[in-house]
Amino acid sequence: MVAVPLVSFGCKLAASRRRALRCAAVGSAWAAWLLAAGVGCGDDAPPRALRFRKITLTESFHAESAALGDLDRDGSTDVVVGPYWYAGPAFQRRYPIYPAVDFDPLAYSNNFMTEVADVDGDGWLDVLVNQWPGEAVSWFRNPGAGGVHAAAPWPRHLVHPAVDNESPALWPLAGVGAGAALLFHTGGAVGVAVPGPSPSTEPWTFCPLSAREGLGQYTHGLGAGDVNGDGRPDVLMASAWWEQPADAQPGVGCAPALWRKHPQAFGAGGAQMHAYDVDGDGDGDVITSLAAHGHGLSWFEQTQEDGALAFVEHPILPAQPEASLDGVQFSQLHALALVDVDGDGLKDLVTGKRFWAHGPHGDADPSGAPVLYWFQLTRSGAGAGGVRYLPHLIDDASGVGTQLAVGDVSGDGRPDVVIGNKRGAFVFVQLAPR
Ligand SMILES: [Ca+2]
Ligand SMILES: [Ca+2]
Ligand SMILES: [Ca+2]
Ligand SMILES: [Ca+2]
Repeated sequence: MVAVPLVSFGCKLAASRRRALRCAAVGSAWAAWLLAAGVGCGDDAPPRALRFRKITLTESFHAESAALGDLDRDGSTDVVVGPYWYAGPAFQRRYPIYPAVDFDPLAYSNNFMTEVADVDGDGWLDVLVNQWPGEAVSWFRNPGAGGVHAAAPWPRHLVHPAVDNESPALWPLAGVGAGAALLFHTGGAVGVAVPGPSPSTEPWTFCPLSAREGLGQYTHGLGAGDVNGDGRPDVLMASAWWEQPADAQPGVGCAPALWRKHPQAFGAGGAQMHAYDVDGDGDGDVITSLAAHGHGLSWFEQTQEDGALAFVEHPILPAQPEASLDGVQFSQLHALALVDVDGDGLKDLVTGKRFWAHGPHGDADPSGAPVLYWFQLTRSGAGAGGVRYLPHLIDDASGVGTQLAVGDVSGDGRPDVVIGNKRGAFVFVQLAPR
């Protein structure tokens, strides 16, 4: 992607020179090139010269989602996008999970979420798919040694017929072989669904944790994370967070009582929501895009107000289209991952622009470049004032779907990024720093 001497030059720039370059050249081709090289323009942290190799799995539109897992148990992580799983680490071969359709990018696919989990506990990872927000999630049973490499689709079973929200996701169960549980809302109530003893013949049991909140099928923003520091993941939405009580057993069975609701505005509704101690002061902060089809990405600092939890918003990408972060701005952050991309111990963000979410004329800046970025978390000094995110471009010809996957697919320990959307399906393999 980039010549070595130029990257080295960028890394050796004095801090003052970098600062001047960032201030003077923002928006220029030179600044864009530096960002493409992964050379940070920030002045508080050493630049991370991360590089990614792009692998195009397909240019067909199959899905808006992606997932990872070693489906054939050969020791290499595989990739799932839409109707196929692609065998790692080369991704030269693909095998069907369900019948493939090449969809028109002006329309929609039948896949808005993919998750991988061993639903039936047979040791082989199965695949969950949401066909449309508000419609069914099914799970496809991995046929195992005798069929995982076959040309036949996998047996399909129902999880739940009406999975509302545009970012349903696996509930974060602890431990290997912990099974599967799915976080979503249905009938207006938020909850977690768990498979029973016969998931091949019986739909999962939905355990509501909230009252009926009037939430519809196209609600944006949902996630799980420990907000109050008790070690138990709470539920995050754009309008509130729900506190997991001590006697709840999400992923096991239904709790005896609803969870405590804490009304709180975290934007207008984004994508996957996360709780993480961004500023390192020991409490859980909340990270979310502000509008799945608009602009804005923020982290919400947890504070105390009269002894109660409160939050102060800190923009990462501004909500105003004309504003920017170091010259970087893009719209429709419809997928957001929290992961330590550069291995420095701080969890970063991976997100991008959803390409043609509602076609080439809908929503904010639909014709903007479909960019994919990672935002490097840096801290200088204590507290929220020392937090700074540095944007690094990974690619400008893919973007995100309604979900993205980040994990090590090459086996070198470095997180890689997998995308499925209307541009196709792509793996971005993180390369060793030069
Ligand atoms: Ca494999
Ligand atoms: Ca299985
Ligand atoms: Ca914090
Ligand atoms: Ca990091």
